[in-house]
This record gives sequence, structure tokens and C-alpha cells, in this order.
Amino acid sequence: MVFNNRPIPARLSRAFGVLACLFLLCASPAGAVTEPQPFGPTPAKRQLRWHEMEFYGFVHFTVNTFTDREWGNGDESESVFNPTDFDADQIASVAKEAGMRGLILTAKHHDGFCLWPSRYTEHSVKNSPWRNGKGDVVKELSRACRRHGLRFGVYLSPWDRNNKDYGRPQYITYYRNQLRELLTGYGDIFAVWFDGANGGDGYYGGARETRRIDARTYYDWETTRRLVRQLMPMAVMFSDAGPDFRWVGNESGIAGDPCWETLNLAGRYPGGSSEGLNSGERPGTDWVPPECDVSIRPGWFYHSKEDSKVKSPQKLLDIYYKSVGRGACLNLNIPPDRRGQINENDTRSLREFHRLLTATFESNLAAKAELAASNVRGGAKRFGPQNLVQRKSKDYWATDDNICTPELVATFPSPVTFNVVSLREYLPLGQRIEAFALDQWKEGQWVEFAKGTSIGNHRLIRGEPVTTEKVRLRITKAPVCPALSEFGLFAEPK
Ligand code: FUL
Repeated sequence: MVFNNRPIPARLSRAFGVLACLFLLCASPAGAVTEPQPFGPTPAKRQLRWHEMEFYGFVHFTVNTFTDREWGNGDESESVFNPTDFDADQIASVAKEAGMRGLILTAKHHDGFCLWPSRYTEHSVKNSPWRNGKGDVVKELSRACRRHGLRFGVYLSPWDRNNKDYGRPQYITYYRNQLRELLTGYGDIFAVWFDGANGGDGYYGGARETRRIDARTYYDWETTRRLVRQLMPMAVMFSDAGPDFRWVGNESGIAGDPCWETLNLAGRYPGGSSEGLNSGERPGTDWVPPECDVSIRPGWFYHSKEDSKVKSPQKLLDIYYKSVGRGACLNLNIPPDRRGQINENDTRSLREFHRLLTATFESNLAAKAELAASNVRGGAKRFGPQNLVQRKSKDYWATDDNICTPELVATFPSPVTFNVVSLREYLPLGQRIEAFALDQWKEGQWVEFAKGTSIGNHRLIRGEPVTTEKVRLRITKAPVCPALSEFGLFAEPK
């Protein structure tokens, strides 16, 4: 034995050995089976909290609601913002009843109008007739969210077509000041949404010109992100380039297939290339899972002419399976109308969508099956397949390190019928599985009925009804042993 380049006497060396063994014995009691080592990038706590939400809503509301536009120019008079019967509790309760777990409000959209009485501008609710200039939409909605058990987040448009300084360094200070107001005045903020739309023509304090910025350097995102971390450590930040969750590359609510929770962040910036965002990158250098943002209507803001174009419950379900069911979170926009409430057509569609989802997922048929795994890590109950049906996100089925392609068989006392299979990986150990297949027992043999690639937070496979007494899950490709936390079989109501 050599220590600092000097040989250590044999007796001392033996003593070291004994001490090391004793230490190891204490650290892992005899027989204890340890967790698998994490693979690749893994999620931070704040990201795990976000993953668990799965489905939340966007609230696009501002002067555009009253001018019938999608992008305000920045020269709208504050007086146009005048909801006749703003009701934050109505908005929050519609979201809650739809199964959403939070709401993200456009505190300021590209037009620069602020839904809270910001100290740094006159272009806000404080100069509108609504509540005689004493109103604060951010305050009312954040409080209503809390009352209804929803998390609350903010969208603060980096592009500001009203501000005279937009394009100059002073504007960045203004932007950060506003962020500070939002992150210190309204309780817990679960998400901060940084839009990638940047620069162009606008009012800009009366200049009425086109202002281009270099999206790569102008905003100095590093400093802004540090500010968010400092003020609200559990908040997740959205942009085309994360850092915590990413745009999925389209506004139709559809994640790629496969869809990896990881991305190579180097060289990416908000407003930059959207290449790779839809499917993510494997194995990827960073954990930057996707969010699917989509509106329940054609536009992001309310327009009465779109009252008949609200997405149907079936369309919403399709989106749900292609977003949440591919490991993303779904951010579904529900724009308040000119009263300041969610329109009846939207509410009706959301209710039926939620009824169908609840009816589908209320009972996991696999919980009634006998589950047999081809391998269980160290033979330990702690890593056994029963964890797959217990709805506890901290437990999972894992195999020995050298077993990367195990199988699981669910046997039922009598045939069951299902058309949705649900799988979840145990995320703290990273995204481990690269491919899987599902078989049904049919006329005395296994017949494959589905296969897929990425799982991540959640994978839902929705198909034709299968009736069988035995189902087999095969992990067909994984660089390391899998760690799976859910196996579910569900039947959609007819
Ligand atoms: C886009 C914006 O330009 C839209 O108006 C909307 O806010 C959408 C969510 O993001 O980039």
C-alpha cells in the first residue's frame, strides 16, 4: 500500500482494510439491495414537481381580448381593458374541474400591457376603468388558484411593443424589475414562461418603428435565470432552450414519438432553432422535458367569432394522449372572454373531456392481476413488480444491473378488456428505457399488440380493445437496467 508516495507498513495496511470493511458493513447492512445507479441526465426536484402536474392551463387575457387581435401593437389605450364581470374563481374552478393542476397567466403579452399595477410603467390595469384602476388580475387569479388547489405561474413576454426602451439595455433592467414584482408579490409561482417571439415593428413609446434584437445576446438570459432561481428556487423556467422545460416545437399540442425528456442544451437559446425540440435528443446532455402548449380555440385570445370552433372533447383527448401520453406536460389555453370568464362552450367541452378521462383512469385493471417479473433486483421485495400498480411515485420495479431487457407477465383470474396501457419510468434515475413491446395471450400463444420507444414520465398506448387473461410487457432495449414505476391497463368508456 502506498500513501503520499511512501510505503505504508503491512500492519497499518491491514488495519485500514478492516476499517474499510467495517465502514462498508455499516453503510449497507448485510443483504440490503441498493438502488440502480442513475443513467444520464436526471431531473431536479423542481422538475419532478412539474412532471407530476402533467396537465395545466394557459390563460391568455389582455387588451387583445377587447380589440379582437392576437398580437397587440403596444399603442392600445389602457381604457380598452375593461372586463364586465371578471371572475377569477370561475376561471380557476373551470380549470380545476377539467383536471388541471395549475394555471399560467399572460401577466404581460407582446403588447406590453400589464395585468398587475407594475411600479415601472403606466401601461397597466392601474390606468384602466376596470375596478376603477384599483384592479390586479395577477393578484385575483393567483389567490383564486390557491383557493381551488391549483398552482399559479406567469408568462412575461420578453418582447414588449409598448416600451420605449425595447431593444436597448435599459429595457432588460425594466424586464427584470417586473419579474421581481411578479416573483415577490404573489406567493408561490410554479412556472415562469419565456416566449421565444422576439422583435419587430411596434409602438415603442411613440417611435413606431421596427426594432430587431439579437435573441442570442440581447436578453442576457443567464442573469435573468439566476434572478428567478434566487427569488423562486422551485419555479421551473420555460423556453425553446429550457432550462427546466422546453417548447415542443409546435402549437398543436403534439409531442414527437419518440419523445425524450432530454436535450443537448449547448448552443441553444430562446427564440433560436426549434430543431430537435419535438422529439428531444437521446441520450442528451440535459434533462429538459417538453411542454405541449395549445389553445382550446384556434386563437390564443378570446374572439367571439371562434365560439363555434372550440375543440371537441374527443379532440382534447387525442391531444392528451399525444402530449401527456408521450411524457410531456400539457398546457391547454383557456382564454377568458370579455366578461373575464371562461365561455360556456369551452366549459362544456372541458367537462366532457374530464368525465371521459376520469372514467378511463379510475380503475387500473392490472391491480387485480398476479404480476410476475423475469427478474427482480437482488430478489428484493422493495424492487418487486407489485410497485407497478400501487400509484406511489416513490416505488418502482427494477432488475439486476446486468438485466436490461426483462419481461413482466400479468395474469388475470378471468379475461379482461382494455384499450389503454399506461407506463411510467422512475424519473429520479433518469430515462432508461429505449423500446418496449406488449403481447396478449391469444389462442395458446403470445401475440404482440403494441410496441413503442420512449416512456419517461408517462407513456399511454391507446388502441383497439384487447380481451385476454394474460398480458406481457417486454423491455426490448435499454442501455441499463430499467426502473419502472407504473404498469396500468385501462378501458375507455364506450
Ligand atoms: C407565442 C405567442 O406569440 C402567442 O401569442 C402565444 O402567446 C403563444 C403561447 O406563444 O409565441
